[in-house]
Amino acid sequence: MEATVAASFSSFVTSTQNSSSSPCSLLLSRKNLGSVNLRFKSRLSVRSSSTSDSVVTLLDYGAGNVRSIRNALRHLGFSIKDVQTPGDILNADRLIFPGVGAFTPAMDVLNKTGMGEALCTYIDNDRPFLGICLGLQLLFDSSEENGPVKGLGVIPGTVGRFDSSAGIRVPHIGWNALQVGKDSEILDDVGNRHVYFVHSYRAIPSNENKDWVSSTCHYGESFISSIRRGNVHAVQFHPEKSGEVGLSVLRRFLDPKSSSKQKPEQGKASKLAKRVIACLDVRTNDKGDLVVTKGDQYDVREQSNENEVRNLGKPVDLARQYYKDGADEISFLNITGFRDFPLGDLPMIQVLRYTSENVFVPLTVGGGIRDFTDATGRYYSSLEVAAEYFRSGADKISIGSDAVYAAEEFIKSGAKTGKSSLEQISRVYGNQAVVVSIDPCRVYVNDPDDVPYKVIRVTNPGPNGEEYAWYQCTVSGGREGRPIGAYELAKAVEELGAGEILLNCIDCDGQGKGFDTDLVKLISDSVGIPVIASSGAGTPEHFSEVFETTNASAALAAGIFHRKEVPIQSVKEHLLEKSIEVRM
Ligand code: 1PR
Repeated sequence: MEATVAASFSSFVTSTQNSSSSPCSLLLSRKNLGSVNLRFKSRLSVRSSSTSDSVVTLLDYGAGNVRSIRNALRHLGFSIKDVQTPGDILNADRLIFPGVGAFTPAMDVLNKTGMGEALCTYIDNDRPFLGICLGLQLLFDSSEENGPVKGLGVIPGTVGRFDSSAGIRVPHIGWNALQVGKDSEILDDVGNRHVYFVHSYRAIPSNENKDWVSSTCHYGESFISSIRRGNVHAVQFHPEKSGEVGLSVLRRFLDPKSSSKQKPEQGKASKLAKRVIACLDVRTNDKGDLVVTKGDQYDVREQSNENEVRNLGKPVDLARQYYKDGADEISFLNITGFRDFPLGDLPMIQVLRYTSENVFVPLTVGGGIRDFTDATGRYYSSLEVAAEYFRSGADKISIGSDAVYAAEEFIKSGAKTGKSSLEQISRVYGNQAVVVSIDPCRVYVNDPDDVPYKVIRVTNPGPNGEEYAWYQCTVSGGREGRPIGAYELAKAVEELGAGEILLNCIDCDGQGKGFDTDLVKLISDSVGIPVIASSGAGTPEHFSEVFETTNASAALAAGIFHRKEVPIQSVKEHLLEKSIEVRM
């Protein structure tokens, strides 16, 4: 959300209006609704509904991943008409506004193109509208995101940032519960189930906006998770990423008479759930096929004579299976991306496209996100690589090696250059869309003063009885150790704009002996962004152990799921037995 989405808006910006002028005065003075409405209606008129029941109009201004909402709508049997002009908004039978990117550039586009005025007229006329995430926030008077910035002014209130001093991790990422207040209609099937949120800014319920609020959610404080007035709806969460529950929200909006398979009374959601993530390490095998593989301490080759790359299945098939099995998120790591050019690796892009067609939980993709010059001398920026991943269906991208170099540079110079892939991508797409994947290796020492890195006392002493260790970061898939520890890296990348940390551990990878809870505790206590514990899961008990002893927000596993040793549902049932809230 807190992005400065740039180039991608340009296709919409056809008006000659000055981009630096204040937002459309019509839109800003909506507290004086009477006169404003008159002026709107004199200039713009909404035609009555007549077209096909299966067409939905989508306002997509080209920032971030809207492939998911398109896929969800198609999955539900609807075809999509894209808004090209304000008239398309006024003529829509039902309009979805999946706001992505940041508040300021979104308002700039709405004002410059006349879309904002058309939206206000459409909403004033009580036409069927569904705003999603930023599409909810833009309806408010203003936002503090890179602001204050004026919004459409339809709903009283200011959108502000979550207060991390309240002890919560920002961004708010994950599956949370709704308190449904009044008849919201589209939330009728949600009941006590979790829905997926990813944002750093939120609107607060107040006396002034109470007639609009249809549900709230708790995260450090109570914030507005949905609004409804007549046919106008907006949700802060992402229905297109909230699995079957989210699809039922979309279905109820598109076809209010539809009945659902969901039984709302079954859910038990009460707060932000701990996430269980399935990870697919993907690479091309020696025959040239893209396969899901899995290493032992990052060695993905069989120990047989042929020394082949271990092949554990097809990426799209496995991802679909894990979605059905209840994975809260799916990560693809293109593990040879550090040496191959990811945009040359079109199969990986295809994998994302196919997967996002019917997997409706968040998808993360990593590997090879860096600046690159190909064999013909053409230069690609890391931003272009990330943009292609987002366009292909990724919700988050994950940066490994390049984030290590950026952190080293930042620590050395003490200054942000703004040029690293991490800084650029989080500036454009928001920090909630950028994960940093850390590949550390445990290094035992006898004395905490032996090295200039953060050293901790470890639970299990080293081979020579060493009681201390630091965690050395590596690059290029664990092949090269760097002069920086996991603690120093985590703090630096948080400063540089990472929204989440995927914390691997080479020593534990593929061993099935449990997560390195010393490491996970160290990092999750040191940063204010969510931390995903990774490497070493062998049993459901390993998941409860990491959640009970550390502040990890999510736990990720690969081998046990690929080898079908432990189903995702067993992990979740075990966590529930241990009173750890998960999405079921
Ligand atoms: O450096 O930006 O190109 O990113 C490369 C990415 O590929 C990094 O995220 C890095 O972690 C990953 N990677 C590179 N080489 C390997 C390898 O295994 N040889 N995989 C690799 C890392 C680690 C986990 C794994 C967990 C859980 N995989 O993601 O899935 O350890 O496994 P387990 O449950 O079986 O123990 P860049």
